[in-house]
Amino acid sequence: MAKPAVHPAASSPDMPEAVARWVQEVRALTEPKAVHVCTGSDAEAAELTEQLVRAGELLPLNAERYPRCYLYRSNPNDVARVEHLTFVCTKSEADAGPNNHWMAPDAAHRKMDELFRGAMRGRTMYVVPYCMGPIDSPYARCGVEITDSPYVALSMRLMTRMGDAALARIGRDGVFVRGLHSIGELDPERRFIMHFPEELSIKSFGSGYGGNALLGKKCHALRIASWQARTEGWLAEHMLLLALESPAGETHYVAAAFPSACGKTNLAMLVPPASMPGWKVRTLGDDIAWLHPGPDGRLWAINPEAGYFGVAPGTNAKSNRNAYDMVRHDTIFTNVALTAEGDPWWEGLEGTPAIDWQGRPYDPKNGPAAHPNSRFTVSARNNPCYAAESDAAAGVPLSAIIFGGRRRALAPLVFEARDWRHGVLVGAGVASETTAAITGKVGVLRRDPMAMKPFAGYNFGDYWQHWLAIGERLTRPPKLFHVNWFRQDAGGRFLWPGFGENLRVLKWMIERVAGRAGALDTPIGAMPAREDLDLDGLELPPASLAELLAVDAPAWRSDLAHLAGEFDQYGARLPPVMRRELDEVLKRFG
Ligand code: GTP
Ligand code: SPV
Ligand code: MN
Repeated sequence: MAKPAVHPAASSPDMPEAVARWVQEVRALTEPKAVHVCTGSDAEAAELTEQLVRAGELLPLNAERYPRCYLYRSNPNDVARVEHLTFVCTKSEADAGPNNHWMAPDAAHRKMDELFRGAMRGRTMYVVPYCMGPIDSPYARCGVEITDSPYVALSMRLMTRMGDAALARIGRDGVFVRGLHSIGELDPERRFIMHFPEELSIKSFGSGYGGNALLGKKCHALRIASWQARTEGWLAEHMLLLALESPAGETHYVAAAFPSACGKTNLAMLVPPASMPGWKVRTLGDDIAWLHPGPDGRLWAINPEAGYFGVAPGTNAKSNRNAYDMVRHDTIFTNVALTAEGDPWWEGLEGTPAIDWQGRPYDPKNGPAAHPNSRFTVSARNNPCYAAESDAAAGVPLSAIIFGGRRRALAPLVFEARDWRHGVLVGAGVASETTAAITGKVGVLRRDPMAMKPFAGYNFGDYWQHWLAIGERLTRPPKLFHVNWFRQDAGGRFLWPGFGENLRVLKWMIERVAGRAGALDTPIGAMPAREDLDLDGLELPPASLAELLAVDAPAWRSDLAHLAGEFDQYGARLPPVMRRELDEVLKRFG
């Protein structure tokens, strides 16, 4: 093997010994032509961008209207997460649980090392140190991703605190998550995302798509971190994090877990309707939250990320003005369409597409112009409603946690769990119609407990037990709620206008927290009566509201029976409390 050229930093005395050793091991295995240790500097980002533009991998967009914005087209066979190729490789299969695909660690390492052997020949290997969470936060955790994709390195710079500061922190911590990634040949037959929680390591091969390739995100901050969190006494969750300020100046922090492409980014960036003056929403995070019981008995949250990898379709000046403005500069778009002027375009925007997401002249016969899972990658600093608290080392104390899913039927607009334990059952009962964020069929209803079905790095039975144990440690727990913005009428139209109008539901929640709002007691939990919701300025047919707030007893009984069946798979790992809470709801139905 020819000795590769090494970027000066690779031999810098600042590189922690453990990182240097691992880099050498990976280099010997993958045989890159060069090694580049990322510093995170502006000059480095400019260099990577220029290189990608020269190679035709990034396409500069209309520079006047979209300054420093680029289009990236991933391989058409590689446009979403691949759950069927994602594995949790614990020593014991039962620890991964029926909720994960499992492979024995030895077999998985052998398989992956075979794929990685010589995989970076002729390519540069990027060493990407990153920190998940504020760099000085005791709750933050670091990792190093080694990748042969400059697009991944550039995206990691937008999505995490990447570069020198992270490397310095790794030196202090002495611990880091090892994530090895190669785009390989983008052959779906040679594509695997493997997690080794007991070793704090990840091996991902054959995909360049976000959740499969940006290893700080789902692989580290959810699958590995959820495992770490269980051993250390905290929670790693698929949740947005927002600050809600009332006209009286009272601020509440709220986290919400919705499955992929079910409204987290939009709720986190909510623009209040004109009829609710004085209300403000600021964003702390749009996808992941790490939750820690604090010394004051409250639950404290940080967002481990520093950017958004958000769904493009549906984003427009009306649905989400903040997001629309946010992606007007310094943004990488993935798999969107183009207008004749070189603007990015997707369904839900005005104007007409000229070129589709695959680079072909747009023809409606080929389906949507933008891929339904097309995305934008952007620094959180671009967000017009960025919350300064995002950088607070201790995080923010939660008043409420919301669970929700995309369900055309059954689940009402909102209900409140009676207490933490009941709330854990409500979270475990989340179900949602599948979306384009995962490879496979769209619109199929499935259970997605706590919106973590694809992301919990261990057995859901143990996970629910851990949620219950966290609750025991909270003397001032957040209130737990469930919402559904996606109820449909017989004609398939949404019953609730959603987006900014969701503030009406948030308002009821924080007034519940403050003990000011009324509610009706129902078997599934507390629900607002019509007059408990602020509906001023909203034109909603009374019949729609009645349907949104109805509890259909027979349908709920059958849903709970289905949930009980799901619980059966967890056998002795299912906490008995879960079964008792479920029986309690059934009893209330009489
Ligand atoms: P991930 O990034 O995949 O985790 O998704 P997310 O949960 O952040 O979803 P996002 O906010 O990006 O929304 C996904 C899709 O749902 C977009 O097309 C939105 O326009 C649409 N959406 C979001 N909020 C609402 C809502 O309140 N009502 C309706 N009808 N659609 C919504
Ligand atoms: C999701 O699918 O939940 C996402 C996008 O947030 S990805 O990072 O690709 O997983
Ligand atoms: Mn997500």
